[in-house]
Amino acid sequence: MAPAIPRLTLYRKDGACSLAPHALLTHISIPFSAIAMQSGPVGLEAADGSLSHADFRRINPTGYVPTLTVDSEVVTEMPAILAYIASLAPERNLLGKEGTMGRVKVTELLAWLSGTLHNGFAALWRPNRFTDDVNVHESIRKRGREVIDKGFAKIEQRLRGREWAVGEDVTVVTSIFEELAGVKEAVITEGLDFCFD
Ligand SMILES: N[C@@H](CCC(=O)N[C@@H](CS)C(=O)NCC(=O)O)C(=O)O
Repeated sequence: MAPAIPRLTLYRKDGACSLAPHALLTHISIPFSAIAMQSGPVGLEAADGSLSHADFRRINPTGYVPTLTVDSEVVTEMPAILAYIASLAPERNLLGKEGTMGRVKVTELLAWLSGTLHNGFAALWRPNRFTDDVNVHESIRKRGREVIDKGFAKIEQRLRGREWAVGEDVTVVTSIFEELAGVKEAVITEGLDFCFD
């Protein structure tokens, strides 16, 4: 008997990093529900009014998207969410083939994207995440912008002469690279209501 398909709900926000798991779930054509979140006065809340920010914090205490619920389990943090989604379609090798350098490179890029580059975005748009001292916010923003510029250069170099970020097919990194390509101009003009509190 085929294993039961878990009930999946992705909490996501337009223009935010939750686009990556959203694209990946869509790519593997698995049934899931998506709850659109929006910025409210104290943090993310459901756009249709069905969840206040306090309700959302009861699901994910950090109050961040992406958040994925799998039946009664809550999965947070981008690498874990993407790894879980990849496990739903093992034949697609979305984390790279096990035991190959491709798997190592996907892991390396995921760690860099969520550990280094994501912090660059936080520094640029939400310097208050790092300090309440508004006098140094501008220099934190400047440092964030440098991290982002270097990050885009690294991504462009990675993609030079190859169709896929890693190996010969879609991996979990593909959806993040596509998402970033989509926000590049916004990063440069700083005109997008992207994310972060
Ligand atoms: N460490 C978390 C960070 C997630 C994160 O920072 N999410 C942003 C959106 S990109 C967020 O939800 N910000 C809260 C807000 O927009 O109010 C992860 O990797 O999943």
